Amino acid sequence: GPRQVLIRGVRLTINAPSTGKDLERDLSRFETRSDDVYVVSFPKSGTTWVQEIVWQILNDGRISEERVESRYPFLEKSQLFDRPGDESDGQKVSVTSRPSPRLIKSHLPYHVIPMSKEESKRSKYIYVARNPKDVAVSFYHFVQSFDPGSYFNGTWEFFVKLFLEGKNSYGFWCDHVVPWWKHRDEPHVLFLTYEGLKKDLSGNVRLISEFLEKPLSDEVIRKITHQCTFAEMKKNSNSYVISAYATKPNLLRKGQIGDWKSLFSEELNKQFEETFLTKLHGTGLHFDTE
Ligand code: PPS
Repeated sequence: GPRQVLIRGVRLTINAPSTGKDLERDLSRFETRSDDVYVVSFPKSGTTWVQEIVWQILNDGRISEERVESRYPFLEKSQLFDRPGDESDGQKVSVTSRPSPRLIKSHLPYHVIPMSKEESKRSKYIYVARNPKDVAVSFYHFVQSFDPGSYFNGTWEFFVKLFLEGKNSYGFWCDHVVPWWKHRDEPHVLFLTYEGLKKDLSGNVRLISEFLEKPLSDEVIRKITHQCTFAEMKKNSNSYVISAYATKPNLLRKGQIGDWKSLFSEELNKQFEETFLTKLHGTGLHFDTE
């Protein structure tokens, strides 16, 4: 089951195949490639959405029949290296054995994610952030979608108390988002927001295609923009599931800005403003929470 691990000073709760020490060691010997594309986020911030956009950009607007989770290994929950014996039955499953270009999903913080110091080996990292109020609501519904008792079956009040204390899988929300934001101008990092994607999807599709050095015609940009709206992705909802936890699709729910209002009291709103949003003052990062 999930366990707490301390990696490079960052405390995470990870349901990984290896223990904390192994994971730290594996991550440090994991070799990134210059053509890897990482889609990174604090959970429930629009990861799947960006994963789909990136996939379609790299595939000229084609929609895949494969689930998003098989197109994108989930870095910290995957086997990173082949084990002895894996080869004998032709079953190479590790991230290392994947052919290039690899697409990888991760929720790891900036200081934990594998990133080559050598310019020539440095991969591309697309980070997506979402306002913490909607993240909390989305996260709560997500954990409710698992088998009762397998992950979390407490109340919203209890869930959100832990969230405010940073006691959830990937720690305190600000500690995740702000370091990535500070590195946003590095050439191998693209920082996006969920709210920005909602506001101008086609502009963001173009931005991502330029970042990936995969120029597309206006027509293909239009096509991808249409295919990556919430309603269109929902038509394919069987592709969007994390099967290790849930048996039914659970990565597309409402797809809106401002759903926090459905669960927040005035008091809780104040707590979120104080705990998270005022901490962004001076960073230049701003969320339109509606
Ligand atoms: S995970 O488990 O961390 O990978 O989840 P993640 O994909 O980051 O977040 C899931 C939320 O993103 C919403 N989503 C979308 N919103 C708008 N448009 C599109 N196309 C889209 N695709 C996914 C999804 O509905 C979850 O948010 P909520 O608020 O729960 O609906």
